[in-house]
This record gives sequence, C-alpha cells and structure tokens, in this order.
Amino acid sequence: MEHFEANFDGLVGPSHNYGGLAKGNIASQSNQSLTSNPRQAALQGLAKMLTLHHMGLVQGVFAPHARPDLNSLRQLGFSGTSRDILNKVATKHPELLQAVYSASSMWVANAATVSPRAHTPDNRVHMTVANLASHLHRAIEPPTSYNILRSTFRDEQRFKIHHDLSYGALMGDEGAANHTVFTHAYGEPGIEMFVYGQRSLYRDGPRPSHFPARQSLEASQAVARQHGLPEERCMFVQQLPASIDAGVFHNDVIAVGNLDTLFCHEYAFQDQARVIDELHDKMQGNFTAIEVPESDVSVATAVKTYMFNSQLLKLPGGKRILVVPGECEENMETWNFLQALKESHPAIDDVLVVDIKQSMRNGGGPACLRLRVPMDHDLIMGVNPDCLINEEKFNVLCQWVERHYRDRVDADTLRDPDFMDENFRALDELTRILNLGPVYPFQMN
Ligand code: SUG
Repeated sequence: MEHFEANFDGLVGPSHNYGGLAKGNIASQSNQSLTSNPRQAALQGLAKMLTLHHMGLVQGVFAPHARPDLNSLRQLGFSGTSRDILNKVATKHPELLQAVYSASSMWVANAATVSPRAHTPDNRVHMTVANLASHLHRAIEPPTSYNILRSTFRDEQRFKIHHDLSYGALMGDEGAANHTVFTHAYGEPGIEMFVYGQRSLYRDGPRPSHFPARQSLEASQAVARQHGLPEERCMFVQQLPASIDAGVFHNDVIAVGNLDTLFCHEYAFQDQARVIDELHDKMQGNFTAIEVPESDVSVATAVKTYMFNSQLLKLPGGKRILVVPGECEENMETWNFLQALKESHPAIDDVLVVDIKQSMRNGGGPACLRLRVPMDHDLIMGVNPDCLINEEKFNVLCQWVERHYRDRVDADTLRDPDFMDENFRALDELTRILNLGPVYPFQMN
C-alpha cells in the first residue's frame, strides 16, 4: 500500500486583521493596526495549495472559524441579539472584540497534534485538538477545530479525534507546530519528537524570562499518552529559552523535519548536541541534521524571514524541496544561504518561494498554514473528498473569496454589523462547498 504525507492548509477567513494579539510573536506585535487585505490573504493561501497540488502532492483545505465568535461572548456573559452583543463589545470592550474577530484559525499547524497509524495501538491516525491556552484569541478555537476535524477526517474507523486538554495554560498545547515525526519511509514506525517551552510543574529549570513558553512538557506527555504511543517512539525536547525570548514562540519558527531529515538553527533546542545524538541513535544512524550556525543566519534573521518555517516536502518522483516564504528571497543572508544549501546538500534539491505576505505579517509562514497528516490509500478513503484541492475546487474557492471578501479591514471594520453578517453568510456557504455539515455555533441554534 502506498504511503504519503498530505498537507491540509487553513483557508484564511474573511475577518483576517492585524490585532497585535500574540505576545512573543514579533510580527504580530509590530504590525498591530495595519490595514489588512483578507481577499488577498485568502487568494495567496489558495495559490500555495494549488502549487503543491500541481507538484503531485495531496493537498487539502480546512475551513476557517466563524468570526466574531459570539458563542464565546455569550459564555462571557453578554446577552441579546447578535447586533446587541456586537454593539456592547465594540463600545465597552474593544480589546475583546479584536480577540473574538481574529482569523488565527488559518494557522492549522496549531489546530492539533497528529500521530501516524503506525504508532498507535488501534491502527488509527490519532489527533488531539490543541487547547491554545496561552492567548484568548486562540483559546476560543478548540470547539470549532474539533468539529472541522471530525467533518474532514470523518471516518471514525480510521481517524480518532481527541478533544483538547483541560486545565488551562499549565497544560498549554499548541499542536503540530511543536511536534515532528521522523521515519525512514512514510508508513513505517519512527520517532515522534515533541518540543516544549517549559515544564509547568517544576519551579526550577530553564525557562524564558521575557516571552511566554506556550507549550508545556506535561501537555506533550499527555498527548503522547492519549495517542497510546510506545515510550521508545517518543522524545521530549526543550526549546532553547533564549530563542523563545528572541521571538521563537513555536518550534516550527526555528526547525522543520520530515522523514529522516531535520533542518534547524543551532539555537533551536536546549542541550542540542545531545538531542541530535539521540535522534541519530533512535534512527539507527540513518538521519541527517542540517544545523545552521548563528554566523550564517542569526536567530533574529530566522524570526524575521521565517526561513525555518518552511515546508520540507518529498515530491512523488523523490525530489526534496523546501517551500519558503518570499521574505527569504528578499533577505540576502537567507537567500544566499538557501542557494548554497540546495547546491551543496543532498537532502534539499530545490527551494520554492511562495508569497503569503498577508499571513506573514501576523507571524504565520508556510509551515504554520498547514497540518500534515500521514496517509495511505486506505486512510484517504476516510477523508471528506470535498476538502481536497484540485483545479476545480480551487476555482470554486477563489470565486467564493471574490464574492464575499473585503480588500480592507481595520479596527473600525470590526464594529460594523454588516461586516459581521457578511462573515456568517460567507462561511455558511463555505460549509456547503466543502460539504462539512453544520460546524459553526451559528448553524446549530
Ligand atoms: O499564534 N499569530 C499566530 C501565528 C501562529 C503561527 N503558527 C505557527 N508558528 N505554527 C500566533 O502567534 C496574530 C494575530 C493578531 O495579532 O491579529 C497571531 O495570533
């Protein structure tokens, strides 16, 4: 049976805006209050999906969440009609309005952690929805992420979707952005590397001092237990706290891995030499680590350009490519490095540049926008086929974006009740295009 990796990208929602909401994410903080262009953002994301589909990869799409999240506002004590609630929040709690209007669900690398069926006791792919407890605008995502994952990976005989972990930030879990599967071949058992920012239950030990460590060791361990992973297939590795303080809020900002290759900065992990040795051992020597020294590309440049937030992909013919954001081409340090890398390193054959600037301005690169799912020809039959990208689906989605999305959104737009109605209308239609059934709270009342 043929095994492969599918990438599911988050479609950017119609409320995409720059709220400056994410602490420790330098792009989000420094672009606060810029005027966004949701239409362009969604089309940029769709173009990336089509490009990868054309390269012969299996590419899927995840629907965005419904915003504003009135359900969360109701849970926080607001009542009345949608317009009443919007009006109250807009006049008295503008910061709350910004949070419930965030389109952050586009970064689906934070939707869930995914374990391959080769590692699980019941031979199903297991996914745990991330609780995203570190930030309010993200902590409201799990219920809808759960619904969308269930409607996308809809066969329960093949996919097991777990709810997000309880107990708040002590059990902070940010999903696949802090998780990498290494294996010699898709479908074969390998190693799951869980990367955490801090141990929540120990007072001592290294931790960042300036920015939050979003992922806790205890959460990563709970996910591994929940997926039934054998201990010998798991590694729990700490991020270097100084790098979190320099803006590396998720591991995927400083490292990417696939199959038997890890591409990372020399300041990605605590005790990095030991981590790499262990990976070599666990992979029986067939393992390649490309560690980029600070003297070639600094952590600051990595955070600015998102060079490591790339997709390391194996194409059907065997070629390995690195999909990087346009910001890497604009920066001489990263561009020269990447040119030399593809010439000199056997693990990277080519570099593909994608323009996803709208997402990048909020600190979301190519790897943030995708959730990887280890697949085979049996598993794919359990996936909702309307969530897979082909030329026709791409065209339908682009037309849907053109019909519904604005090309300018700022803080004032969020106060406009017509904008709220537009968002709900667009998403209601999208659930029909993707054949999702009711996944949003406004469709369930
Ligand atoms: O959680 N940005 C997201 C970016 C997530 C990127 N994902 C990965 N690295 N996998 C975050 O920091 C900004 C929203 C705003 O400011 O409007 C934001 O939430």
